[in-house]
Amino acid sequence: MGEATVKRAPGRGRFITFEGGEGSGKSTQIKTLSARLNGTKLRNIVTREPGGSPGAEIMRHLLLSGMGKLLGPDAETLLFAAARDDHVRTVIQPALAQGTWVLCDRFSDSTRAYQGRGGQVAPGVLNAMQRVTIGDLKPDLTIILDVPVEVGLKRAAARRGKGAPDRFEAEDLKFHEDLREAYRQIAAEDPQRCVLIDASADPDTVASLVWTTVRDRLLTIAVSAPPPSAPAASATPTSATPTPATQ
Ligand code: Z5A
Repeated sequence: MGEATVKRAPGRGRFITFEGGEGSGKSTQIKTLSARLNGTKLRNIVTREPGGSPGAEIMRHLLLSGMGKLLGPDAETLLFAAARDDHVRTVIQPALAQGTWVLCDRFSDSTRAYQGRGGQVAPGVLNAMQRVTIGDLKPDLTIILDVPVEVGLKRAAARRGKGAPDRFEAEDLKFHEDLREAYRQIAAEDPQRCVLIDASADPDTVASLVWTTVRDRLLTIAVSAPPPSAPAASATPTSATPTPATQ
């Protein structure tokens, strides 16, 4: 694979978020994308929410234990916001400022989908919290992995084995159907930033779709120049935009 250059404002890193319901394959795809970016020599980190920083990981523990549910929707949303605030300030912003790409497993769209679903938490409250926690930080690209609810839950259950479902996995089918719809709506409302990808195929097929999306939206891949002694007839272009697929 050739070396990659970044479309627009090359100094700053790019911020890519992965979203989707249970078992949609976010963690699987984020690892594959990170490895592919490493192959193009683009420095990147993989992080997640809730969590991603020492303070936010403590809050993650509380949130997934079901503590938030006891407190009620607004307070649970505040806990997610507090975790995000720490994560953004101590991990995401510094990495982007250094030119590192940040690949984040869930971000603010998770709050919109999970806590905002069906008007549980009012949009005004969500907007106010978002202003405080992330300000004008917006992902350059959000990949929403879309799978039928039954498929996602089956994958999540297979991975869990005999362990107990967490606070969100334990919700009923309607919860997960509403969630899927909420994500589809987010994708439809912000097509500049969001791409909805059918994630029901095998992991390699989904990874190809993810890579094509990232490449087309954010990268210009420079194909290596031929060695000086190479005959002119076989010369390779030094850059190609758009590029042929490099899977
Ligand atoms: N939450 C919230 O409510 N509000 C917020 O603001 C935020 C989060 C930030 C965090 O859970 C929970 O917090 C989350 C929402 C809520 N709800 N839950 N539960 P988490 O971090 O513990 O888990 P998750 O983010 O929900 O991940 P996940 O759905 O459990 O998994 P995934 O990352 O999407 O999938 P995976 O781990 O890559 O794959 C799952 C299994 O399927 C695994 O065995 C894979 O090998 C397999 N897999 C993956 N891809 C495929 C394909 N394509 N085919 C077949 N099998 C596959």
